Amino acid sequence: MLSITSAAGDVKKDHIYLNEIRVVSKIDGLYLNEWAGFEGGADTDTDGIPDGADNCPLEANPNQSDANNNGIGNVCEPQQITVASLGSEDGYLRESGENTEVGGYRNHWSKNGKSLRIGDDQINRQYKAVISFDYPELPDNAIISAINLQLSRSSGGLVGDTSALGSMGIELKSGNFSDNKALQNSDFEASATDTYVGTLVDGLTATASINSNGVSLIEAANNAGVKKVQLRLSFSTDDNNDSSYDYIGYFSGRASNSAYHPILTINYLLAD
Ligand SMILES: [Ca+2]
Ligand SMILES: [Ca+2]
Ligand SMILES: [Ca+2]
Ligand SMILES: [Ca+2]
Repeated sequence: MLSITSAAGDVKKDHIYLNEIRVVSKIDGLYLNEWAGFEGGADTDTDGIPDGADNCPLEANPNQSDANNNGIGNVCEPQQITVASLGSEDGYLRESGENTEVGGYRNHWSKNGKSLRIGDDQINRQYKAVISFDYPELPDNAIISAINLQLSRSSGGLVGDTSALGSMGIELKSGNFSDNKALQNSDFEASATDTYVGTLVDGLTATASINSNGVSLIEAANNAGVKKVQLRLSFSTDDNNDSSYDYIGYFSGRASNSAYHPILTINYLLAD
């Protein structure tokens, strides 16, 4: 006969964790009655908490912090926030002349699907777009795991042929380009904190994954209380020299339909 009863059990959600079991066995007419402990057991992440009792068995979290008390430890419970861009600060810039490499015109009022232009115009001047985000307050113990950018365009947002212009790179400014949150002509050439934090992949929904440098900068800006990030998008080739418009247009944060606004998605975990 073998009977097992739970002792010092710990009920969490739909699991019962047995820390020890009582083994009663009959051998040669004698009952043996003993406690068989599972002291330790497997501890896959070596944080000192046995897997069966660990609220995050694959991530070391000796404190077992669980901010929302749902039985899942902070370090393995993904959190996400989305932030829409600021329409009053978004817009596009146009170079002052084909080879000047400085801005000569800005548009920060359009609401249509060409409010953010990336490419060139009919006299070979480059277009760049700037998107502005007020960074949300994250908990002090937030650890950002990924940040993604999403832009929307309409089918009419494709003008000419941008295939000879290379890829759409993203520059990041911690704070504001030209130290002014409003769009300035000089934002075209103003220095960036990092000149490459990702590449925008075009589509009706265009997306970019911000690289680890960009994530680190945004995290640092958050920790330092600089609650602002601006992104500048441009093709790697300034123009294709054919004296005709070739650009991709996206909606800015001024679009009447908020579903089209540029969005930053921030994925993070809370520290143990
Ligand atoms: Ca463990
Ligand atoms: Ca753990
Ligand atoms: Ca939790
Ligand atoms: Ca062109």
